[in-house]
Amino acid sequence: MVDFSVRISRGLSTVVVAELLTLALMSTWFAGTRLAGLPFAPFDAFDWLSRRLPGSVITFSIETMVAAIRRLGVTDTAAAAKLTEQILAAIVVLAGGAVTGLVVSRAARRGVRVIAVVGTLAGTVWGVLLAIASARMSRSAVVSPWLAGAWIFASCAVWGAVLGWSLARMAPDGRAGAAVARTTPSVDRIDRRRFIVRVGGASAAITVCGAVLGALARRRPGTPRGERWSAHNPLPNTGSPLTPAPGTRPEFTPIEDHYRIDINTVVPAIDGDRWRLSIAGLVDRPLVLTLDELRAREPLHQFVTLACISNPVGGGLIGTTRWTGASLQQLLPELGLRDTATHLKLTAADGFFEVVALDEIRRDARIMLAYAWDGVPLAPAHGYPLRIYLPDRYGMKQPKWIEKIEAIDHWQPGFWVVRGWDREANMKATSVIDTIAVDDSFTGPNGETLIPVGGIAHAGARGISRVELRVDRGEWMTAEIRQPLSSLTWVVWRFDLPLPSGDHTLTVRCIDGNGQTQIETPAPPHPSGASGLHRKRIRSRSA
Ligand SMILES: Nc1nc2c(c(=O)[nH]1)N[C@H]1C(S)=C(S)[C@@H](COP(=O)(O)O)O[C@H]1N2
Ligand SMILES: [Mo]
Repeated sequence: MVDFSVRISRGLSTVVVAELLTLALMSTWFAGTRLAGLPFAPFDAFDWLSRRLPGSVITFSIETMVAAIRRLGVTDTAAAAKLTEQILAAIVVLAGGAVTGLVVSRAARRGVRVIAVVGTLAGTVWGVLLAIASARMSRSAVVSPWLAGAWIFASCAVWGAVLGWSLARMAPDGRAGAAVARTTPSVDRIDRRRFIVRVGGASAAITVCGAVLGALARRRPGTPRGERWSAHNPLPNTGSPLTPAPGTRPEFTPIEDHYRIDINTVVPAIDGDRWRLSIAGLVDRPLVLTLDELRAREPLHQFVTLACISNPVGGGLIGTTRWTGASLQQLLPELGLRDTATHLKLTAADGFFEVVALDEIRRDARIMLAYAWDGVPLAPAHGYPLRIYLPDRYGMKQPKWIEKIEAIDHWQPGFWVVRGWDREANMKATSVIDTIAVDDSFTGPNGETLIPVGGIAHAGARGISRVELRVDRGEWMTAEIRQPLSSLTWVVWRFDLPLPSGDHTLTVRCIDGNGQTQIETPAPPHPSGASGLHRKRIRSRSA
């Protein structure tokens, strides 16, 4: 009985000490990242791990996460998803610390000195693994890979040594100690408690210092500087007579509000001055281009709506801005492409990749290598210095942070295609009710009360020819459409609705530029993008 309780409390105290020390380690890493650009190992390890998990596991995790975030009512899905990943990464590291502590404490049977040695050993093993993972990802650090590796290795080794020493200190000393512990467990427990408090105090002090230092240093890959195009220029459709219903999302998404989705817990830090785009493979004239050389080419400006294939119906993973880049079609003749070349493979700094058919590029002059959004260089999170734009495709086909383009002689599945997502990833038509502006209702020409209802509709590069709204199971009624920013963007629609009192459900649907009605059958995002109709309930006040 007594022995049992001692063992439980020893297991618990082992975990407590291991977690306190692991928190101190993570806090030290955090400060190192913010102060000196050293790598933050938990995020690198998490990203390394997630690249290696099977596509089905990843897809399931992402969908569960997005669904949970939406159920919690969080509006910025993309930001919440990133935060969730970061918290998960920290939890994984804390779990690793606890397990290591328990494993190390088992060495207690073989004596105190052994614990200290095993602890140090465990720390160095973790150090090697994390240093390798971090080097493979090599993106959270801005220092040299050798310094980054040495930092992770050394910090893990110190952590392991302190853990081993602490657990040794807490263990009853050898056989004699075990005998004492068995006869007088309370003495053992009191001593251990005092020691835990001391270790805990020291770890907590380190944790707090690291967190405070890191927070003060706050090195953020912020939004790009420079004058926004939209600050000085009217949007191309300012003349459109339709005013959006109050509460409709902005037609032109401010770049800091644009959703962000990618496979990185930490934004790849790329030095634009040293960055080069290499174009090689089946070409007679391989090219190496600087950012300035790309900017010097004839620029293409296009208003674009980008959406993620993981965007649920009515979700926030969609945005519209003005993209600037160089036409890829115009670049082709300079390469001396061999006859055997059929595709271009684009590889990004984070290991992400996709393949584009040369036929598609030859057909579509709108495909571009983009370096600016809203007149300023791409934000680091959105692909600085270079990303591709492919009309009509979901974001998963469009690498950010491009470093290398290779001409190849066959099609290859890209990063998400390998992991079970659609090969083509053509954007599906979608329409959304953003607002039922009950508070802005007004009196119509016949004295009836009208409620402005509005939102967006988008069908890739096919455009939108009509948007329709219905009340409950009633007739479809045609909404008014605002002239879009371009043929590649969403349209804003509006319907001023005379509504009888009581509870009702509004449903919207759209018809694309080819006359195709959007798919009404509900489907989840995986594997080809969500479909189904967006609805909103309204409880109107009786007159
Ligand atoms: N290098 C790289 N490019 C990438 C991704 C990525 O993980 N790595 N994610 C893609 C996906 S799934 C989407 S939806 C878009 C999102 O672009 P945004 O974050 O600028 O909105 O980037 C695409 N390009
Ligand atoms: Mo995506």
